[in-house]
Amino acid sequence: MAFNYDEYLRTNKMPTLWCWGCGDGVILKAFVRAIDKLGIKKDDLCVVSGIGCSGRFGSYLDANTVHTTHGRTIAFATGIKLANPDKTVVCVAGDGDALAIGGNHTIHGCRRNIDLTLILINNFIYGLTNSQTSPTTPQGFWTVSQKVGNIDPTFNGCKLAEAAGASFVAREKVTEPKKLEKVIREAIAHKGFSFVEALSNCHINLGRKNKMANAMENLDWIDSITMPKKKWEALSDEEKENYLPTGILKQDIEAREYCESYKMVQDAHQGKRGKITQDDFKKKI
Ligand SMILES: Cc1ncc(C[n+]2csc(CCOP(=O)(O)OP(=O)(O)O)c2C)c(N)n1
Repeated sequence: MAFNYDEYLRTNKMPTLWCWGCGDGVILKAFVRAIDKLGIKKDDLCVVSGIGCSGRFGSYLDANTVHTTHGRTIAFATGIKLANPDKTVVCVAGDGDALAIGGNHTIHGCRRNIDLTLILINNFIYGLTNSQTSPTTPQGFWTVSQKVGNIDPTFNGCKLAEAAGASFVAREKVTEPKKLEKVIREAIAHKGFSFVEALSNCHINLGRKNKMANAMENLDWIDSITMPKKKWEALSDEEKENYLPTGILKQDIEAREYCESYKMVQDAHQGKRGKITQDDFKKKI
């Protein structure tokens, strides 16, 4: 029997505002299947989205959703998670949202290793506002803010997340919807900050202006710049620079999760324990 997506969607908000063929819909469906497989009840799920096309994600989901300000998903989600540590809290943000205006929050969410999942929808451009350069726009690409070609070096979100301390880091693409569903599922199941970069097409505001006339050509380009992690690892260092590896890139199940540390603060305030000392961080809770 076909999967019933409607159970998880606000069908009265359909059709979506996303352009025809936008990868955001593929990611939304993969996310819904992941939630269903994990058996997470809608009441136990909170999705915090930012501003941009990706920000609409929460609008279409029938769960607890917060459509917050540009770049601030992690700040809002951190508060929600600390107050509701038993709930599943997921952030959805664009590459501009999570790596430009909200880059600082992304770094510190990773550093704290708080049990949130960030789905970073990387379409390599500011989609909603019509084609400004984002931190992931490839050099040499046309953007409306760099019409003679982007000169800015490109950010690698997964490397950033790994270096900043996220305990789960993965990358997948909309041309592999089943693999995308799987990494989202594993990211949500992981206890700690999980960072999933979902590569997506924006054939309207990126592709068309960069010799990718339609969604398929934009998707082919994404396939041409990606490679499964195992295959990528066999490349020379020089060749590696030409591709983005996909799959789970890091998973540390030993890393201390922030809500668990925060419990020490609550206990100290309630007189259930003494003050927190350096020794508290030398052993696992
Ligand atoms: C504080 C603030 N600055 C700028 C904007 C304008 N703005 C809205 S969406 C957006 C870019 C969105 O790009 P991205 O985060 O990559 O998401 P996409 O639309 O591609 O999904 C910008 C700059 C805003 N809404 N708020």
